[in-house]
Amino acid sequence: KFIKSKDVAVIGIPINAGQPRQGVEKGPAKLIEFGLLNQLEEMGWKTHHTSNEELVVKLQPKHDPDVLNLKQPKWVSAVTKTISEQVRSSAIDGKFVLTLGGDHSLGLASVSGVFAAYPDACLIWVDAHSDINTPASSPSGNIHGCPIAFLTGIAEDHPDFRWVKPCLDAQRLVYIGLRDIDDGEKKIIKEKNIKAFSMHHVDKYGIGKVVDIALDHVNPDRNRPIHLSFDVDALDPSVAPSTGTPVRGGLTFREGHYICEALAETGLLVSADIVEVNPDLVDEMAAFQTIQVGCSLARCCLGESLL
Ligand code: EXY
Ligand code: MN
Ligand code: MN
Ligand code: MN
Repeated sequence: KFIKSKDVAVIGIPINAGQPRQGVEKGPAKLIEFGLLNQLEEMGWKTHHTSNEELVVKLQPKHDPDVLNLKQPKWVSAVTKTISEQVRSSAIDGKFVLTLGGDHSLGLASVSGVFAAYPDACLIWVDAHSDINTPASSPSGNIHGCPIAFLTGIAEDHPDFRWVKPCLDAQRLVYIGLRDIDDGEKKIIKEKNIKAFSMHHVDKYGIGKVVDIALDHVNPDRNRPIHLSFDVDALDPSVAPSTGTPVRGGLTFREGHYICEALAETGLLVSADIVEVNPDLVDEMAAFQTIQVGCSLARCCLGESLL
């Protein structure tokens, strides 16, 4: 009921500055090259694609030293701030917003944009990692491990990220797929009482129950818009090998797809991210497999499996 027409804004965010490995900036173009737009058109969606290739290059500052432990803060900030406006206006237009990454620092753009359009939204973060380090707690300084800390207002003041509004209430967030959390992150998740389903919970309850309980928590009356941020490293590395921070023991192919299908089925899903696809990693077969999975997750978000 939030998405009024079958229009989808497909927004590439070809950024790698939130982490150290080259290649993840090529993810969006590879997903498109594989045929994602045609696939969505065949499902009856009108696609509105923005690659942002030139924009991301143009926004790279000449000098981008670490600030308060964070690496390349000016580039990440400029890209995510600018693209959050694209996300916001597409969402206000009533379009479904599909962002393609790119490293997970782009969550700053997608979540800021979606929550500006839908302040009552909730967020489902599917990831091996919780991406909730603050500048001070981050062991790496890589900003893809930090977006949730800024979006919830937990992060310390940082000069480059003052534009990020603390739009996300910790109780409107739920994690699925966690299995590699830093000690500082564990402390934050406990303190803020954030609902988190690790792989242990997926094993224990099964994915069907996990999604039900997750929705009961963030969306008890099933009346809030939903944003899904899907990091492909939530999937087992045997399913999505070409990603920068793989962790074994992840979601199966079906568990990953089930999440997207179940959220599409609610009729409340307004936007989704497919992130951390790095076609330069492992080998060509692995990259092909990962891109293919990225496309099929995206299709499921847009209702492919619904009868
Ligand atoms: N927690 C670690 C860090 O902050 O450096 C690893 C973060 C990896 C983030 C990935 C993409 O989800
Ligand atoms: Mn992530
Ligand atoms: Mn991750
Ligand atoms: Mn770790």
